[in-house]
This record gives sequence, C-alpha cells and structure tokens, in this order.
Amino acid sequence: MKIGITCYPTYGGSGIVATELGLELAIRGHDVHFISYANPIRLDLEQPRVHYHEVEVSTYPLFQFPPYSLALTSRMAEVAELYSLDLLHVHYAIPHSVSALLARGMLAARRRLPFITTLHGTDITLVGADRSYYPITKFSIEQSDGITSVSEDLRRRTMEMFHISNEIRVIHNFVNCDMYRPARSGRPENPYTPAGEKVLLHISNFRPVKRVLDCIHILQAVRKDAPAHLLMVGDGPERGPAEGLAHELGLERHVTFLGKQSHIERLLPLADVLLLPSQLESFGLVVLEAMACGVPSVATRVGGLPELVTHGHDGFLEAVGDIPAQAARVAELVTDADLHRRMSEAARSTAESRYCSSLVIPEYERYYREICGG
Ligand code: GMT
Repeated sequence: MKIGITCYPTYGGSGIVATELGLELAIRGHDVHFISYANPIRLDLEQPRVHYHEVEVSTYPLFQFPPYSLALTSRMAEVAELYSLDLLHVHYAIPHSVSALLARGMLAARRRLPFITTLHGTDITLVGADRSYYPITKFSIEQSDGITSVSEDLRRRTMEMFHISNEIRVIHNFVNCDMYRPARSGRPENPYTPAGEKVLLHISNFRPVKRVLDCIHILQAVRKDAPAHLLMVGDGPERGPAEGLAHELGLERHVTFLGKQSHIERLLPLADVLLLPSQLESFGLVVLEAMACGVPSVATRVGGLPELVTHGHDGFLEAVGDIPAQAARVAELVTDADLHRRMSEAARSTAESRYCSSLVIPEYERYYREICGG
C-alpha cells in the first residue's frame, strides 16, 4: 500500500510510534510517505520505500499565528495525488486529523482518500478536553474513516469525553524486540554511574504530567536502603526544577541529567529499574521499551499502564504521588536479586509474547485493508 503518515516529529511517544510504524511498514514492502514540518527524530531515510515531505509554513505580517494546519493540508493533498496514496494515517488528533479531513474533502471529486486517526493520550486528555479545541477534536474524530487508540483505557476515556459512537479500534503500542533487548553478556559498561551503585532510570519529555520531581524524592528514599544513582534522560519544562531539587536535597552527585538521547535502546540495558511516576499515561511506551530490555518498572496505576504491567509479576504499580510506596518497590528490586531476576525475565517475556512489532504491525495492516475496503 501507499501510506501517508503525519505526526509530531519532535521528542514524544506519538512521534516515536508513528516513525517506527512507518519504518516497519516499509520493511514489509509498503511505500511510506511522512508529511510533517521536520524529519521525525528516529526516521532512517536510507531505508528504501521511506519518503519525507516537509511542510513549509510561510509567514506574512498579517499572520500573528502562521497557519500550519493549512500548509499541512495542502501538502497532504499534493502528496496524496502525486504519489497515489491509498490512505493517510495521522497521529495525534490536533491538528492532524483536521488537516486530513480537509485534504480528503479537497480530493473527493477525483479520488478517495480515507484517513485514520490514532489517538495517543494528551491529544484527548489534555488538549482535546480544553474548551478551545473540544468541538473540533470531536468533529475530526467523528469524521475519521478509522480511529485507533493505543489502549483500552484511552478508548474508554475518548468515548466518555466526546460521546462518540464510532468504533475505536485498540491497537497497543509495540516495540522492536530485536533492537530493544537485554544486554547479551551481563551488564554493559556504564560510563555514567559509579561502579557498584544500582541504576534508576527515568526517560520522558519532562512535562508536568510526568511528575519528574517524584523521581528525585524516590531516589532520596531509596538511598537510605541501597547505594543508587538516578539517570534522567530527556528535556522539557520540569528539567530545571528537577535539577534544582537534586541540589536542594544534596543529591546532585547521585543524579545525572543526560538531556535528549537518540539511542534509548543503548541506555535501557544499563538500568536496574525504570521510574515512571506520571500523573497519567495512556500507554507508557517507555515502560514497554524497558520491559523488552528486561528492565522492570516502578510506575503509577494510571491510564493504560495496568494493561501493560501486571503488578508484582513484571513490574510494580503504585498510586500517583505515593513516594514511600514507589520508593519501597524500587528498594525491593535493588536489594533482592532473585526478585529482580524473576521480574526482569517476566518483563521481557510480556514484551515478546504480546507487544513485538512482528505481532502488532499486522494489526495495523489488517485495519488499513478494512478501511480501504480491500
Ligand atoms: O507522554 C508524552 O508526553 C508524549 C505523548 C505524545 O503524545 O507524544 O505520549 C503519549 O503517547 C505515547 C505513545 O502512544 C504513550 O505511550 C504515552 O503514554 C502518551 N502520554 C500520555 O498519555 C501522557
């Protein structure tokens, strides 16, 4: 098939999922056309059958807000015609599904251009729920030819919040189990943390919803039981406050901020435990990536995380903001080698048996055929 994909190309789960989906589809013989304002972060343009079409947004003195959605619409329609696209697959509802809706309308007299909207989380729970975007989010979801959601929880929230009756297909996030895997021969050399210390890892875009300050408090509590070092990967508005808190608590030597990193699959196997203390996660892709590397997580019991993690079997889930409970779970994992080994194996096995790309990508392919009427 010939598939157009639009996503936010910046650092974020939805862009990563869209990019990796496109790459996997290309490997399976589809022609994939990314249409966005920048080259998606993990996109390998050397891969045959992967194309990238940049959306250029011109600005004029009259435009206080350059109309990106309109430039995107024009590019979508243009690429769809030039490359005979079978469908558009947009990730994150706002504004991508609105642009796809307009592009479909522009071409309607000449060709059918169905579009699928994949809901990722904050497009519904934060942005879509905002009064200024609610009506257009609801309309563009209802007008989509197909809708997928990355978890059952997000599907339910979307239906409740927008009162829509369209079918929403749940297709969970996936991971490349060959690329994300435990280190082959024991723990790889770790240049970031002192030898002999347990490694806690947090990866996110440091938005308030991630509650990154909780990671620093958890480290403080865990260090009462075991020598531990925290690696903080990513960047965003809460990085400064997190660095400040580490200093305030006298923990600056025990926390390393690595900023944005492109090879998460190389960092994950260095860790003993992944921390994700989020307020809300529609899925929690980084937890899955950690599981594939055999790293158990201590995360919060929110959103789609209970669909992914079986508490006490392949990770731990605790209440949002309950630092003592989360820290106690981390301490258990870093002080009990048997428990850690069991959970690490169970985590890898969950990823392999349910979430490998080889299992999930065919679900998208089937859905594409259904929507295209094939
Ligand atoms: O978590 C973020 O801040 C990024 C966000 C995004 O939209 O890019 O991630 C969302 O989509 C990911 C991929 O489907 C999910 O794994 C994340 O759980 C979800 N984030 C939230 O729901 C907060």
